Amino acid sequence: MAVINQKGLVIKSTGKWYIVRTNMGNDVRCSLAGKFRTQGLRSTNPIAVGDRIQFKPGNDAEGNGTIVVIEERKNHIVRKATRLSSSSHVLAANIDQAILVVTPSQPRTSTGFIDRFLISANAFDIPVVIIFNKSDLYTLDDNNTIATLTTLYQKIGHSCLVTSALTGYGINELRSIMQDKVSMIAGHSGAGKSALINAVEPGLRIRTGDISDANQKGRHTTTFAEMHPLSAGGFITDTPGIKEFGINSIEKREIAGYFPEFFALLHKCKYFNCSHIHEPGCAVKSALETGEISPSRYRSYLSIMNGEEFEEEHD
Ligand SMILES: Nc1nc2c(ncn2[C@@H]2O[C@H](COP(=O)(O)OP(=O)(O)OP(=O)(O)O)[C@@H](O)[C@H]2O)c(=O)[nH]1
Ligand SMILES: [Mg+2]
Ligand SMILES: [Zn+2]
Repeated sequence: MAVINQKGLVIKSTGKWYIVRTNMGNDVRCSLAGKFRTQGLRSTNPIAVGDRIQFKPGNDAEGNGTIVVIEERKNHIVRKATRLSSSSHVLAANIDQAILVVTPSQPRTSTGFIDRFLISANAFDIPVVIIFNKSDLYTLDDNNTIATLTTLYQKIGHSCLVTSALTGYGINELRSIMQDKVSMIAGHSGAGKSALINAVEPGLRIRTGDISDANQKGRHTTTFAEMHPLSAGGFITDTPGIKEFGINSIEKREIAGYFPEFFALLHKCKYFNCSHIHEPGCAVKSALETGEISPSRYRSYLSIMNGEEFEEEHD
């Protein structure tokens, strides 16, 4: 008798094994059918958390299954596999929104990092909510920086929220942002991604790590992406901390299109294909001079256009 494929959702992936939640609500450990390995193309992982798949239930003692079909993705988000590699690693698939966790210190998150993340999400049509976490540690300077960034990013369409996983500040709002949606949470190691998920959903008890005294960075406590169901409805995917975002799959001439405030001015530039770098009569550069466009956004743009590798200057 032929074995019938079962459908499921990949909720955890270790690279070798996938934990698949079936439509019946039970979890099955699956490996990948051999033919998938060659289809990786430029991605180091053919299947990611959030993928809808079909598997053949196994008949070995453990009942491990084999993934045989991956269903078409609505979207996905990638990071660069390694610093010098041109291949990418899919962080999560089929997501409704990304939640970017930013901290002004311990560890520091720069606007360069934020902007690279936004472009990559924008390119895949994924809305991004920006969370400024660790508010209990903010100095007056930090408060000013966060206020400026909130104005800047709200203006270009991102909801912004200040939270503290430690004191619970902003957590009710974060819970309603996540309700009934499939969200993935991203940010540097130590920014408090797992701690925030625990604050929203205390029953989960995800492991969190401390910040190193020496360089104020996290210690990569979360090592694999994992999707957790929320009791209010929806899922949140916790991901390992990332240092940098590869946006190498995006063509240079497309980059400005992913800066919405630049794109909105393009029709006022003298040249229809203005790169906003050296052309006369550039509306973006004029807006930069009047302060309508933020210097930090323009700096991020130039850095990306120059093909600069990005890494946070932590230490
Ligand atoms: N003071 C303070 N500490 C926090 C807050 N949120 C998280 N932390 C602490 O920051 C440290 C790192 O938190 P994690 O949740 O492990 O960070 P993460 O972003 O999941 O890090 P990785 O899993 O390594 O990517 C832990 O010691 C947390 O207790 C906060 O709002 N305020
Ligand atoms: Mg974590
Ligand atoms: Zn221009």
